[in-house]
Amino acid sequence: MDTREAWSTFADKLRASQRVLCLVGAGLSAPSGLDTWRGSNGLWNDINLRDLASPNKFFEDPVTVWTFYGERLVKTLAAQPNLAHHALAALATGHEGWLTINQNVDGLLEQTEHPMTRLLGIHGTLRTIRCTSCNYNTRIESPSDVPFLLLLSTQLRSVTLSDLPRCPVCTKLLRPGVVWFGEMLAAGAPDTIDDWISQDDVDLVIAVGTSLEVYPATEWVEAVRESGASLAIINTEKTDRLVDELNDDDWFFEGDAADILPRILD
Ligand code: BV8
Ligand code: ZN
Repeated sequence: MDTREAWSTFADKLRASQRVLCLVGAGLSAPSGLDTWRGSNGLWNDINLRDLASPNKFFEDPVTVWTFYGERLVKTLAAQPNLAHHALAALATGHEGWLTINQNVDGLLEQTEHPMTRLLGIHGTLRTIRCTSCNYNTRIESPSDVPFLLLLSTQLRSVTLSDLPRCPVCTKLLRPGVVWFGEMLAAGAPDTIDDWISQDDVDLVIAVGTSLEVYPATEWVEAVRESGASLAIINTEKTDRLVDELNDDDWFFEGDAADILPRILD
């Protein structure tokens, strides 16, 4: 299928679809300057990201894990939604039967006009930190909200255990408000998604900026595919893993989501 024909058949499918499921990942925020998981070869200071994003690593070495998350949070707080975020919000706004599953924890899509009732964050958020022991949690708007973040952003000296944020209620360590590997997804999200999917057939599933390697997010894509949904992938990298997901009449739009999503909107 040549590109012009792909665009036209996809536009027809999108127009004809009653229900659209959209799974987005780290690639959606790459144009905002935020790192993806694969982009850095899955490493940070030679540590495997998936090891860092785990409760075990946090309790074994909280300084390293907090330094990783603190650096990401400082970058995220300075980042802005990009054209892909805004185009996705407009697509969702114009489509009653649209649900976006957001794997990202940067809060950027939530800053757009995307209808909140059709947007589900399943992996938590960097912008909240919470107690490892009691129910205390707090929203972070700026690095100055947390002395540890300020220290990290000034890089005056390396951080030590005594610099890590602690709960003002029970003095235990605070942690990033994200869902780590081995942890349950954000409360309520799985049931909400399962209910939405079971209401009626999904006509089209769109995977934007995700390597489709993390579960159970990817399981929802697989489930709607089994019940007949067409698939469109928007990704800068046409990996075998992603191509294997496609049937002959599906779509792979190779390129930057910040270029492709606005064009779909046109
Ligand atoms: C759980 C928060 C169970 C932290 C994240 C089967 C079923 C259930 C679980 C599992 C299962 N098999 C394995 C598991 C375990 C595990 C898992 O999925 N492991 C993987 C490694 C195989 N899953 C879990 O542990 C989940 N929990 O299932 O709990 C349970 C049950 C009972 C009791 C207890 C537990 C929890 C998973 C959540 C992990 N947390 N994030 C943080 O952010 O630090 S996931 C993390 O990975 C991020 O959210 C990120 O989004 C995601 C990485 O995936 P992508 O978003 O796809 O990012 P990636 O970099 O890989 O890809 C980016 C893509 O964009 C690339 O393809 C690139 O080419 C493209 N791109 C780049 N730039 C652009 C672009 N595309 C377009 N435009 C661009 N400009
Ligand atoms: Zn506490």
